[in-house]
Amino acid sequence: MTLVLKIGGSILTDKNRKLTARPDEITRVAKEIAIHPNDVVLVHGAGSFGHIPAKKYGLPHEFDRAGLRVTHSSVAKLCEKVVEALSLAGVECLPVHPLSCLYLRGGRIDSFFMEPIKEMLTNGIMPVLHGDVAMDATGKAAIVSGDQLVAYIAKAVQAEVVAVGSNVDGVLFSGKPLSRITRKELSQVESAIVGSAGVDVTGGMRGKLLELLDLADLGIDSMIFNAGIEGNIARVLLGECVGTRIGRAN
Ligand code: IP8
Repeated sequence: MTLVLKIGGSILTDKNRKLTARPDEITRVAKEIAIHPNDVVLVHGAGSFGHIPAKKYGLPHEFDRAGLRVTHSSVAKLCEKVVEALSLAGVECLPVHPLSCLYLRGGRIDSFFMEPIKEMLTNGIMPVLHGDVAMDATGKAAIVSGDQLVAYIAKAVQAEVVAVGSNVDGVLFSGKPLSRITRKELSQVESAIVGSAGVDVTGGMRGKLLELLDLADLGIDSMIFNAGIEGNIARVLLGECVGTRIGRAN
């Protein structure tokens, strides 16, 4: 049974301040993951380490070589902090940088060399991926969000649990989290969906929902939950449904 967990950049960093990590939160998240680390693929958002440099260099709309280098090395630094916190919490893990193992076409993943990830899982190592810049067959380069990675990986490994943690209680409608949403309800709630706070170049809550609805179309349910509330990460890793369930319309 494989679990794909995403922890949003809004939890791990201050999204409004460049290169500002939240070390206490990174440690807390790592400790919660350490309660149930088996068969988990971890993806984390880029937060201020990715969205601020990406915006500064006009990514993904501009092709800027220095911007790609600066943005990648910045998100890789955040990944290093996450890997370090996980290993301190007793989790064996390795960073996997999307820039080096996948190729986009029009901003969407076209090919992804997944074998190392599968080999890590087989051998008790947690792969740790993150939103990143990536080369693109049609647009030279673009950004691959953690949410797109989650959907792609969940499909590739036929994940049993797919949980996307952000800093809100799920998909909020009139201020309250919906317990379940399918593509059928999307048009009714779409205009009321609040985007993520802070600088975000990959679509915030709306982008997240669209990725997960595509996944639901393939028969894989997921959830969007509040990873900022202590205990929630451990709960989702133990199979509990927390927040909003994203499912397939009947
Ligand atoms: O925070 C964005 O990933 P996300 C990646 O998962 C960059 O949307 C480089 C901005």
